[in-house]
Amino acid sequence: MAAKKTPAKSPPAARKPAPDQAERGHGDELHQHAGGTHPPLTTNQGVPLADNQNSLKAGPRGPTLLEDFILREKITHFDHERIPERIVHARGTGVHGYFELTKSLAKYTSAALFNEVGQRTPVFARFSTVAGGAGSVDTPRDVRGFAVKFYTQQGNFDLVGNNVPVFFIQDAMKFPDLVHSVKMEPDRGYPQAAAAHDTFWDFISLTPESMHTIFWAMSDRAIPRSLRMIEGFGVHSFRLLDAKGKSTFVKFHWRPQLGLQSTVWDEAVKLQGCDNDFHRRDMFEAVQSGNFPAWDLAVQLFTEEQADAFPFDHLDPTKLVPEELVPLTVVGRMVLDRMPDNFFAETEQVAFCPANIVPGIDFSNDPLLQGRLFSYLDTQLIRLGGPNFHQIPINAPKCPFANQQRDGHMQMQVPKGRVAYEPSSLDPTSARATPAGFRSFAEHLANQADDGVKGRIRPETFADHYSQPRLFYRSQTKFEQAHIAAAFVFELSKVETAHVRELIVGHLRHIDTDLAQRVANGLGMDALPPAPPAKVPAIDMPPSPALQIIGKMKPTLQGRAVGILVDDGSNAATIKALRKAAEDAGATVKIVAPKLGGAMLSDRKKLPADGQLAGTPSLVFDAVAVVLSDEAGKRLAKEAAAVDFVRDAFGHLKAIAADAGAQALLKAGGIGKDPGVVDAGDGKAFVKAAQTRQWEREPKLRTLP
Ligand code: HDE
Repeated sequence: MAAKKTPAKSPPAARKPAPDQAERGHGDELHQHAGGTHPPLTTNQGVPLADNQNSLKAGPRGPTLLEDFILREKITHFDHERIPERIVHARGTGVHGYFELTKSLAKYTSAALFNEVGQRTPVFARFSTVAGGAGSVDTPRDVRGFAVKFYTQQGNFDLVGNNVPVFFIQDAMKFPDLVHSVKMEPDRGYPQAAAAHDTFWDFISLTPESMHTIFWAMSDRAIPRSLRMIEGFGVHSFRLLDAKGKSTFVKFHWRPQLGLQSTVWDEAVKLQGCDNDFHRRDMFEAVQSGNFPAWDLAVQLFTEEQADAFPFDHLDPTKLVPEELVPLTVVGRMVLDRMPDNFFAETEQVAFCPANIVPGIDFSNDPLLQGRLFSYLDTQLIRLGGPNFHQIPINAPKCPFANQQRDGHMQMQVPKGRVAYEPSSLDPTSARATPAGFRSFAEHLANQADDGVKGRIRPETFADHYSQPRLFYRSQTKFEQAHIAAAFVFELSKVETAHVRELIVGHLRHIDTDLAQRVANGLGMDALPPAPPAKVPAIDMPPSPALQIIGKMKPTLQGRAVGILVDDGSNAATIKALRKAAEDAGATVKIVAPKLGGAMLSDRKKLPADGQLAGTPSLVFDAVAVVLSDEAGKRLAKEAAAVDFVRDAFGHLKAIAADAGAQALLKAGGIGKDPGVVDAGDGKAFVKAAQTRQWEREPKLRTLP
């Protein structure tokens, strides 16, 4: 057998030595900002990386190798970057700052943060919408969360409030139902961040206790102009305890130093399209530019005996204590002066909890608050992944903290020694309870007739659901009443089920028949639907102007924004004078032009624009000026974005300053004579008109129910 000829082994190809990592093609990436002192890029284990652009492959066009621990670590981390979003209040904006005490409450509380005038306590505040997901818009009609974490010397005190002083339900048992009803409907997955749908109003129509908060939600408080211009409320009654354990009830209020300010509904709707992040951006820009938002902290203090004489039960979170009954005392101010360095690490991971309380403060028996004391800790465990979330920097107390709790997921501390229990005698440095520690109010529970009875009981004193919405509605200005009526009509017009709409109007009859009629007319109902049975009929309480927005708006341009629309040929002197007048009055001024590069003004100098016309509608300003040459005015009169600019400003009741050249544009926008439309040459008149909204204009513009 002929021996098979084995093919002659070809001599090993003269293999090129593998190119050094640094010589391989890394891709086309550019680092534009060369220079600086860049620390070495490493893995999470601290291993320095030579290449952060290419995965490890078997040959340039070959498969990727499982061995690539650098790729795996990077992708695995990325895959886990999201944590479950908050079931409510998912979309929020956080800011650091401080609280400064201006009036001591030492007489009422041993809480250190309220004792020494001048003392500053670091805070982190988070403002949020309630219903929408983390990526939803900033300006839906919704209650706003107003949560403040005080890092006191005695531990963290969280005042987790809202921008309305009451809540939809009286008992924690109903919270999941309320939230399920307002969130997107589970079969269809919409609407996002909106209450205007059947399930929400169905729940509300069957839950008369929600009526009071519904009125707040239908008011313009639920469409704020800026998070810097909302009020905040602790909602529940809390207790202040002095060193001897004597208790005084307290309600907490935040009052914005810029005054309350809201948008009008059409503006809020259009803002959703124009700037998803309107409130977040507004806060960021204000804080970054040194215009730090500030709030007064005020308290209402009252005794048990006073509370017993109120014509409502203050433990019912659907009730407010009118300021006329118990006046507010300002005790300090909060200034927010630093944006988080990292949104996720701080704003997303901050874990508020109403149970975070300090010695000298205690809870009341409000059944909603009692339920919240359980819920928040529980939610953080799932959201942040384990029991050590208090060690995350944004959540950690800024005072020393120590106990015998150990281990668990993501333990960051390395406790020393053998003692992890109490009582113990082995470690002279182990943490022990102290007489200065937290003590609950020694409440006598047997002071009411039905105390001692165990049961799922709603107190009789919680039965009046209509007096306070009546108080709220009747305390409003006529403009605000019209907005509330319009909001009911809008929301209910989105409700497809007739009996739900009818039941809501039925409830309104208990509150104010005129309003019920207005809403019924607005919905095109032929007759007023019947009112459901009421356990307790509404009583009339003296009106409380403090519940208005308009009455509390400050005529000011402080913290507000003015936009000046210009184009080639615009009068340079007029623009300069207007800008100065607005800035002197505290406004931020932005130039808007058809092109971002700006406009060549009458003085042959180019004025760069801050915003391009199509992307910077008048929605984002509190007042606008239009300064145009005759030619530009005629040209822009045919430009939809320019016409919308003036038409929307007018429709949203804003002041407009216009020069002769702008008249053609105003005409195209259908804008006639109006007290809020002033000559661009008169900066003083503009500032005066711009300090408020032109409420009287509205009835001429749209049919309000
Ligand atoms: Fe909340 N609420 N809530 N809530 N709430 C949460 O906690 C809950 C209530 C409020 O910026 C959750 O961390 C129950 C009233 C704010 O991070 C959750 C009940 C008020 C924030 C929760 C209420 C609030 C939350 C969701 C009825 C005003 C955002 C994620 C018993 C006084 C805080 C989280 C932030 C957040 C439960 C009612 C305000 C699930 C069970 C009343 C401002 O724990």
